[in-house]
Amino acid sequence: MKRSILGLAAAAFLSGALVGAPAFAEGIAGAPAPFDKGGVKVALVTFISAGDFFQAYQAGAQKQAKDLGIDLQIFSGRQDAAAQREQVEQAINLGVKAIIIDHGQPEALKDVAQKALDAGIKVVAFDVDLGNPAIPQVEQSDHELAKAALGQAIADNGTSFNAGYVYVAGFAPLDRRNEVWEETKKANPGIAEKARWGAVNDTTAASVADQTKAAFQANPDITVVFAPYDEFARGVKLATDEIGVSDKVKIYSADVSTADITEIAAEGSPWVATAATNPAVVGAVSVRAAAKLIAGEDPGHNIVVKPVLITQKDLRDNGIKTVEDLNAKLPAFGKSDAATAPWIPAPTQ
Ligand code: SR1
Repeated sequence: MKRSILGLAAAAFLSGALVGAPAFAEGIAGAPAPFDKGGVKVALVTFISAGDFFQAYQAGAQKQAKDLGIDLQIFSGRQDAAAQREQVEQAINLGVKAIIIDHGQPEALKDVAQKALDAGIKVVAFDVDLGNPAIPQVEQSDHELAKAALGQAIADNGTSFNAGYVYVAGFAPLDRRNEVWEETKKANPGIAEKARWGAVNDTTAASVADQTKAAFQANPDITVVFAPYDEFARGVKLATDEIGVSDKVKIYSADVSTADITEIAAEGSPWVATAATNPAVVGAVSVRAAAKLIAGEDPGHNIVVKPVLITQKDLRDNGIKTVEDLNAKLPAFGKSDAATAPWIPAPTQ
């Protein structure tokens, strides 16, 4: 069944080409080939597709693609490494000009990514290290992001506290954030990691909420939780609200969405800070990097979108309620200069 649905998606993509796909047929005057003619096919192959971050990332990619006359086919992952690998192979067979690989397990992807390159297809990786000098890496400066969130945790709580830590190994951004967590504990021996938990699945927040309840039952003295993925933070908050300890705990996270802003700014919320990029901007940057490669330009190998620190106090004091409000208040959050070119239109908001 899964195969036949994917087959239908591929057929729809091809038939779009046959009937002319008018939305993508226009070229950009003065742009290098093939963007001067339009209708450039690119695939975005995801590993995780659920959750605010990934939906906003895809929406940003789709907007930038439209502005570039790119026909972007999104393959939705369900944390299934074999399916993602198969989708990369499907994209190769569709004759796309570039493939953007969003998260995933390097060992399942390295050879199919090389197969794409061998077929003359450009490849860009977001948050998955394919260890290939021909594949640019897009990331959010995860070290900086974790340093900002943990710096705020120390500013608020001092250098001695009992911590809970939410982590799942094997995801490049979480592994990079983990390096900073380990360094921070080493530099501050008063920070005691009392418990560690985590899950990444179709219902990450709910799974993390269940784990958090168990962790707090065993360790009622935890006062700070470092949860560097917004689905983790949402799960921790769900649990602390439910077991009635939100007034004794502070949560520090990564990522932001309009729903997260509501949770953070809510009266009595334990979620007090997050360090984040605008995921729609990261999606746009990934598409621009692919476009530059297709046009024969070098987008750079490490393409970094810088995060900003967002505190509960900032949100409340400035009446920020949505990601659009953040874009307006923090220009560094709402756009990025990464992988730009004079012929690439700025993404429409
Ligand atoms: C499971 S990895 C989740 C992270 O990927 C992106 O880098 C987001 O920032 C999110 O925190």
